[in-house]
Amino acid sequence: MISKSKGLSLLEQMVTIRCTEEHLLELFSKGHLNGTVHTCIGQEACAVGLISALDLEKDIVFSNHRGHGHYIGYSDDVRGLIAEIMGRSDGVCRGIGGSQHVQTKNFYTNGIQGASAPISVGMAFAEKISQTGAVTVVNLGDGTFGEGAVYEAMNIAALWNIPIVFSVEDNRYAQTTPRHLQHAGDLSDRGKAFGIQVHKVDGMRLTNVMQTAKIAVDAARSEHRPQILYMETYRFASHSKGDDFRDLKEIEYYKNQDPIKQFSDEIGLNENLQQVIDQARHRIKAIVDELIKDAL
Ligand SMILES: Cc1ncc(C[n+]2csc(CCOP(=O)(O)OP(=O)(O)O)c2C)c(N)n1
Ligand SMILES: [Mg+2]
Repeated sequence: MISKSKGLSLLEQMVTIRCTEEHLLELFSKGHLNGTVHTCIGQEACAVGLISALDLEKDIVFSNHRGHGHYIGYSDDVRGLIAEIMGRSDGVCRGIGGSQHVQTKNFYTNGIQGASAPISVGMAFAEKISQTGAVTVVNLGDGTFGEGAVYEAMNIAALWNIPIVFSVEDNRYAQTTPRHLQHAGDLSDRGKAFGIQVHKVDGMRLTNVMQTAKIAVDAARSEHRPQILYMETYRFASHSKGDDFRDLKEIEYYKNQDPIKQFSDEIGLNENLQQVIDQARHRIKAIVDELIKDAL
């Protein structure tokens, strides 16, 4: 059972991610950003639920092109992220990395689909032989799950008993290509051939993701075995900046499963939701206003 204060903190994290990304889309449309943006609006429960299962003192997170939610969940550094994507020298990577190449402490990202999988397995192997007890998590999309490097990484991780979680956010599309046009069979089954346990969960429900992510992370840590966390989710916004050919009825169907709304309903925080949203908007608007004023 989640306490009210814990529930509020989790809700704040999801709302902060959403508000930050809504601002990023607006900043992009006004030409204030450097490079591209991919938002995880609709997928916030995956980011917050996964991060909640980690020991942030030592565990490693390797995110991907859709990584703002993972980064904010890991660091709460909204200002550093926005400044980074504006290309400012006070961004988290001095404005050089941009949206897709953000690094702080044990948090990394890489915009090249699948490239992060072998790198993460190597990092997890280094932690294993150094006996730190750290778990490494690598975030992959459903489309990226079709990259050959991912299977080489899963093979070695299973063969060498490496404590890594392959965390898949299956949002049903890779850019504009629906899953069924690029993958044969059931994607969530693919780990089985390597003897990797798959933990499948409804990625629109934060409490479910938290529980399942914890089981997967704990198993990787205690059994020194790779795991797959497979979250079924949906992005509400376009792939990146307007490239969207999805059926409007389908988008509506998933918007009715909004993870923020579902979570506040589930743990009785409906009355607090608007206040949480207003506070997050106020906080992020102040950051954006200050950055834009300074930049202009
Ligand atoms: C090797 C490589 N090929 C192509 C791209 C361009 N690209 C960026 S995101 C993306 C789709 C990824 O789909 P998925 O893995 O499902 O993640 P999602 O965008 O849905 O979160 C593609 C093809 C890339 N970044 N790297
Ligand atoms: Mg996808």
